[in-house]
Amino acid sequence: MNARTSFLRAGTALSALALLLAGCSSASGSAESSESGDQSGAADGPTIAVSARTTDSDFYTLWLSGVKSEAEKLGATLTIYDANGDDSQQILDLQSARATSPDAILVDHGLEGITPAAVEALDAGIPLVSFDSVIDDDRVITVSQSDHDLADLAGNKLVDDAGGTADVIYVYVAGFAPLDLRNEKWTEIKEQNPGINEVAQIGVVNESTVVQVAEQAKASLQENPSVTAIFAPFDDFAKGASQAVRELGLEDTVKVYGADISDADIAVLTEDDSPWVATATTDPSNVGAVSLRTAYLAATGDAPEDDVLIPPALVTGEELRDQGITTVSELVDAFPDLRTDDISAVTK
Ligand code: SR1
Repeated sequence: MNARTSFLRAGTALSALALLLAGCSSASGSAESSESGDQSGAADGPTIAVSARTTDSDFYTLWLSGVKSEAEKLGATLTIYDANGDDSQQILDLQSARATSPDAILVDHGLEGITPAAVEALDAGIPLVSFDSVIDDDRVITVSQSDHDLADLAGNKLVDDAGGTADVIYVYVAGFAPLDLRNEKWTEIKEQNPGINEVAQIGVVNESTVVQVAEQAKASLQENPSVTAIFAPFDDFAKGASQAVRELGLEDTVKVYGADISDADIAVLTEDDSPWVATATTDPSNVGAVSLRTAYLAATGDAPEDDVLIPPALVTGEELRDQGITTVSELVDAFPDLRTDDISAVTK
């Protein structure tokens, strides 16, 4: 164990102890405790620990806001751990969460290395719900945005707009569950459409994803002047790719096909001549609400489905402009299927 790991482990153990002593009523270290709902609801409701890999991007913050508001509605008590993108910290967070014996744990965007810590929690009898995480254990209940469908919508929009022929830059980083699933579909789309020629693959996921993808995309576009489309199925990828296209003045020739939505994304998608022309998306806060309801059901002994899928929709910049949509809540009013109150519904 190196000095940093040892420091983090000691710090996290102290955090867990502090939370236990305080009856989960105070925040400490990377864990934020919140009692939700009214006093009686919170007292009677289940305790759910949420372990987020990061909250450092639009999707993750919207997802977490959906988790929190649904917990408040249902009267669940949350303890939220944010590993700030540090995968070792997320393992420690899961161990801390297990030590507090919550009624369920909800894991967000955990990478493969968290599996042993997740298995320890499951072995301790704590139900575990995974959103977009890589945990190899059949007892885990998974929630996802139907990532194959999501990549199918955006990828086939690219193929259709290109008339089946295009040189394409693909933005991808392996190891993230949703990106790996989207990659499976993209691979299939390329096989079915021999005119789609992936000339380069770029990508990075860190706290500077947009800026670094923009730099990579710019270099790749300069090396590959025949490119007419960028497949970037994560909003931070699509924003970086769009920035690169703009900086090179290629708006008329290169189109970006992305994923996800936020108010900031809508602003980019609706700009005049925006290179980002289409996004395949759910409503991220609705996905957070579904994730929380799934954890609630697991916590209260109502076995939810093993594999909870939230269907996405394809949204184009043109539709957003035509309908004057500037926020996610206006988008959800225009696309009511993005609200999925029936998925993992809780009947009390
Ligand atoms: C790095 S993974 C990013 C993706 O996670 C969520 O599934 C969002 O849809 C985002 O595209």
